Amino acid sequence: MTSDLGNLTTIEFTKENQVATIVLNRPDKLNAFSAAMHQELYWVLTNIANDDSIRCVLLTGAGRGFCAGQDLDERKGGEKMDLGEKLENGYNKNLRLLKTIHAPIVCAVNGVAAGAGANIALNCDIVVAKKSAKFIQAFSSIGLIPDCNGTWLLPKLVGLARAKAIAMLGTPILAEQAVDWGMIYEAVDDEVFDTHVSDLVDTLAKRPTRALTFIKNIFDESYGNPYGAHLDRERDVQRVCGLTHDFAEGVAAFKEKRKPEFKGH
Ligand code: T3D
Repeated sequence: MTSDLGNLTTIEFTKENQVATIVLNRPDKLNAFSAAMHQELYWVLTNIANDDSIRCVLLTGAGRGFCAGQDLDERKGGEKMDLGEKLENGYNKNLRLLKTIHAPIVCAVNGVAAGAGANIALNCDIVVAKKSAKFIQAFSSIGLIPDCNGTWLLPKLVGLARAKAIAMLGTPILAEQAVDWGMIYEAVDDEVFDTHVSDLVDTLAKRPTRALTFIKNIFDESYGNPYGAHLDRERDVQRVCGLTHDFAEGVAAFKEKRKPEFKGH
């Protein structure tokens, strides 16, 4: 199969003003992940990962939901199966690629995010949700564990006690509760959600992209680094930041009392 970004059927993909927008687009099924959607997302993420001009990525869903996780119509009821292979060639392949993207990734959760849909959102750098949206660790309701690195992310975001409970019970967590728990960044009134998200991605796309790339990566790295080694990492990364155009411009703009014009490098 070859990539043809002109012929996407399950995803909408646009690039404008250095912002790449990915819309999961199977609204009749609450944007549940089909095999075709995995493939198309892989093509789209590859395109973004190879495009240095992109300075912000927006991921959202079409219609009333964000994503209901795995398309269960692609799974036969009443049959056991090897899901390891499905995960490796679908969600995991895409998440590994997502992690290589240098630009900040905003997930705009426009409605229900269930199963893999919830955890794909949590893999993004900044998660904003409509107040009416909810997050459901739906996995255990069909005999599974949270995947898409949910078992890695959730305890770090909400703490072990809440992570275990919502994973075992499949309790729907409303957006405002998710903010209170530290699961996501913000919950926004439905009526102003689109404008709010658009302003957020425009703002991010104008900020010093190189530094933002380092920020997202070094926070992730921190979980595996000893204290002293992490200080060394900050020193080394700050050394590179100090050599960028955007650092020079940021300080100059501060001194000249004007708005900085960052170029992303
Ligand atoms: O298999 C593997 O590869 C392993 C990996 C697994 C990763 C996972 O994601 S496992 C978890 C899979 N997801 C779920 O179990 C969630 C199932 N969906 C729901 O529980 C509910 O639909 C929601 C709570 C998400 C939303 O409820 P509600 O009442 O707002 O909507 P609805 O009426 O249930 O759904 C609307 C339509 O979407 C409906 O179709 P219909 O009846 O109008 O023709 C429904 O069947 C369809 N839909 C929703 N989720 C899925 C789905 N169709 C296929 N797969 C789905 N996951």
